[in-house]
Amino acid sequence: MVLPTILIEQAKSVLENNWMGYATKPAPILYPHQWSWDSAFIAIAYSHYDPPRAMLEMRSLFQGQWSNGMLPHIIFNQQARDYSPGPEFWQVHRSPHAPADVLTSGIIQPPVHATSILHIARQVSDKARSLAFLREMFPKLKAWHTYLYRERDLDQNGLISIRHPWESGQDNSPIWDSALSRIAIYDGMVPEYQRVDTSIIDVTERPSPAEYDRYAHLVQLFYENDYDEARIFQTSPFNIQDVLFNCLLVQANHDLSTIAGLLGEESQVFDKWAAKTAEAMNKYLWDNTHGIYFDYDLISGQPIHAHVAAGFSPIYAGIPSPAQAEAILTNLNTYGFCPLDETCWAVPSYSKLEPGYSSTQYWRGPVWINVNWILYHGLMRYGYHAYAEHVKQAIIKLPSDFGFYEYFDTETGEGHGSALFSWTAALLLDLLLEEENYDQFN
Ligand code: 9WN
Repeated sequence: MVLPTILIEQAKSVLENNWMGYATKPAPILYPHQWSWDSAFIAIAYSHYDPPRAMLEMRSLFQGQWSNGMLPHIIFNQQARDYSPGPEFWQVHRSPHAPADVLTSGIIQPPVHATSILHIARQVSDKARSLAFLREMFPKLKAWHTYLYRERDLDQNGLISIRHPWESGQDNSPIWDSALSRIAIYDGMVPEYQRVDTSIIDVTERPSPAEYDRYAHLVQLFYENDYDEARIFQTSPFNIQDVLFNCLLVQANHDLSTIAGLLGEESQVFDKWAAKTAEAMNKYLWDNTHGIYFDYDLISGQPIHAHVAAGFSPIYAGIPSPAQAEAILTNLNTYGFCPLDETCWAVPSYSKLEPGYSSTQYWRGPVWINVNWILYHGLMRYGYHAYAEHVKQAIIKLPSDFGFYEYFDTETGEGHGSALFSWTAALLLDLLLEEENYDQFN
């Protein structure tokens, strides 16, 4: 195990290596642009040791915000041409809302931004500068959350739905299998695209060609409908209320409410959104038999019984009752996730007991640091300190022993996917530096 002081320096140099001068790419070769939830996690790390850079990271991201409030999942770096699908694939100029001078994708990612921005503001020692930053970002965050509740809360019950697997941040999770398999692909249904990822990473670990065809098909459906949300939802075969997305939104609403309070702005609307989404999650997504939250497929009208680690994430936002949290803990400990013993490298993304589990295939089993960071905070929140410490030590040990990889083999701990992955370094830094937190608002 590497000494914490050395590990901190190594993690900082990963971020430095991926810094593009205005924002941080997720990985050196595989992901050469700015990604939305990656940047939010990365800025949390910068907040501890370089708040100006943290602020710039988030400002750069919001440069790509659409006029309807949508915050796109990729802001393309015009200098980097090697990622596919690139900007031309998305055809976002068909939307009246896309910015004219910034190249973006046309989908979203989980809303961790208010959380990240509040973190940053708490680390800026000059209170006036901190408040000025919040004042600048508040209308953008408000527009982003307003977009989600206006355009994506189709049942008007507080549950936001996603219209593409990439919007979840968990691209090829088994959660999407049933919905994607309903999409029959015929000639002309898939626009031309090229893949770069499979020439960089072992092809068996990346999403399959069948999955990619469906990802591309959905994007074609979006631009053919000019990114008009109402038209898309009338025709789209993919429309899912996702646990992780909604849980992160609940916490982001709490944080946006705190930001509004600090600025003397009306905060009630954000509290109401947080409560509404949390209640709906408990009512519609909680599965009492299995002690886990399941996604809900709005097209089939059925819950999706995929036992993924993200199904426990609502503890992060304080959504479950103590009894529900107890059931979650039991399930984490017993159902192929992370028993409190030396066999657990950290919580796998998908239960080892489920069909199709793989210890190395992307979101179908490997350990991801961001999911473990979310669960660590949830376990702390409910007072499960020993368990939280177990997960925290795993988050530190994996990069320390195997490097700052994108994801880790659940069985051996070995790193997979891209090396020098930014959020692995960032969230490790957050855990190692959090004791030194400066907070001038408390
Ligand atoms: C598609 C950048 C992103 C992450 C996602 C992760 C992966 C992209 C891809 O990489 O998705 O957006 O090309 O596979 O699944 O969570 O934000 O790190």
